[in-house]
Amino acid sequence: MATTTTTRAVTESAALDRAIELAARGPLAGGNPRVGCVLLGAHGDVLAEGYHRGAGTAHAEADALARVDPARRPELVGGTAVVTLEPCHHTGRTPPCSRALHAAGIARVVHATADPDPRAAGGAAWLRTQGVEVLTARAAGADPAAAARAEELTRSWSTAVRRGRPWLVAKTATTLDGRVAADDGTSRWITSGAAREHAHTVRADVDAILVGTGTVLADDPALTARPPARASEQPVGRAGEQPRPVARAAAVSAEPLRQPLRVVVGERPVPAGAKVRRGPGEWLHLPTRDLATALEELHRRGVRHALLEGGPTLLTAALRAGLVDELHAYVAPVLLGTGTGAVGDLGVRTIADAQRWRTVMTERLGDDLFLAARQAHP
Ligand code: AOF
Ligand code: ZN
Repeated sequence: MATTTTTRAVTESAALDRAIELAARGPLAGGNPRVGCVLLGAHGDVLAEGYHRGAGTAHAEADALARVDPARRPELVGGTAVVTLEPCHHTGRTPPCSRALHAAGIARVVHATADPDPRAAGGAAWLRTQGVEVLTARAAGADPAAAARAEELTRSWSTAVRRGRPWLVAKTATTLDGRVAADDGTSRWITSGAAREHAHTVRADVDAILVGTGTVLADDPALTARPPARASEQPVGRAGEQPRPVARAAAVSAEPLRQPLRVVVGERPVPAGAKVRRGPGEWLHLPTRDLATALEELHRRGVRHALLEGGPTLLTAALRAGLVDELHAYVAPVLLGTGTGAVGDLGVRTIADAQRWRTVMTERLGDDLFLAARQAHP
C-alpha cells in the first residue's frame, strides 16, 4: 500500500504538499479528477492519507477516512481535512464526501480547487451550513507555489468539465524544418524510437485518440497505446512543479493497460480493412467536418482528455478554431526541404498575427526534442 499513517504533527502546508503527491498517483485518464486528501487530528497529527484511483473507486476523502486507525477515530472530531479538490456533495458512483467528513467530526476543510462539476459541486457551501470552517488553500495561507501546483493537478480536467469538451492535446512529429512527410508521401520514420515510445506513453494517459479520415487512408495507424515499460514506481511530488502536460500518469498503475477510444473524424467512410477498426478497446467514426461538434459528442461519452494525432488538415482546422489546449511537438534533427508541413494555412499573413504559445515542458529523447506548449492565455 502506497499510503502510510503516521502520528507526526504537520502544518497544513505540509499536508497540502503531501495531498498533491498522493493525488498525482491517480490516473489522468478515465474521466475523474486526480484528488489527494490528508486528515489531521485536532492536534495536527496525521491520522490518514488517501487518494482517488479513478472513476468508480473511492474518492480521496473516503479512502483516507477508511484508513484511520479505529482507535484514533475520536481524534477526527475537531480535525482538519486537507484536500486538493472541494469535497463532492453528490451520490454518484460513491456517496458524498461532504457528509462523510462531517459525520466523522471534521471541523475544518482546506481545499485547493473548487469542483466545477455541477452534479458534484456544493460540498463547501453545505459543510459551512453545518458549521464546518471551509477555506481554499490560498485563503488558508498555503504557500502560493503549492496552491498553484494543486490547481495544475486538476487544470485539464476542470477546463474540460467547465467547457463541455475534452482538454485537447495535439501531437506533431516533424523534421527540423517542420515537415511531417516527404514529397512522395513517405513519413516512416521521422522521429526516433525514443520519441515514438514517449508518444505511446502519452496515448495511455488520454481517454480518446483522434485522427482525420485522411490520416486513416494515408497511414492506416493502429492508434493503440503501447508504452514500452510500465514503471512501478514514479517519483511523486514532482507533478505540477511546472505546468505538467498530459503525460505519463497511467504508467504507475499495475492494472492492465486501459486502451483509449480510437476516434476517426471526417465525412469519408473508414475502409473495412483499416487497422483503427480492430481492437483492443473501442473505436468510433464521427462523420463530421466540425471538430467542435465532435469534441462535444466525445465529452457526452465521458471523454475528458483527448489526443489529436493528425493529420495536417484536422490539426489546422483545430488550431484555426482555437480548440487545441496543449501542443506536443516531437522534433527530429532531420531536414527534408520540401514535403508536407505539420500545419497548413492558419490565416496568419504577418508576424504580428502569429499564434504564440507558452512552453511548459521540454525533454530530450535520444536525438530528438520533445516540447509541450500551451496557449498563452488560459
Ligand atoms: C471528491 N473527491 O476524490 C473525487 C471527486 O462518479 P463519481 O461518484 O466518482 O463522481 C465523480 C465526480 O466527483 C467528479 O466529476 C468530481 O466532481 C468529483 N470527484 N470528488 O470529493 C474525489 N474524485
Ligand atoms: Zn467525493
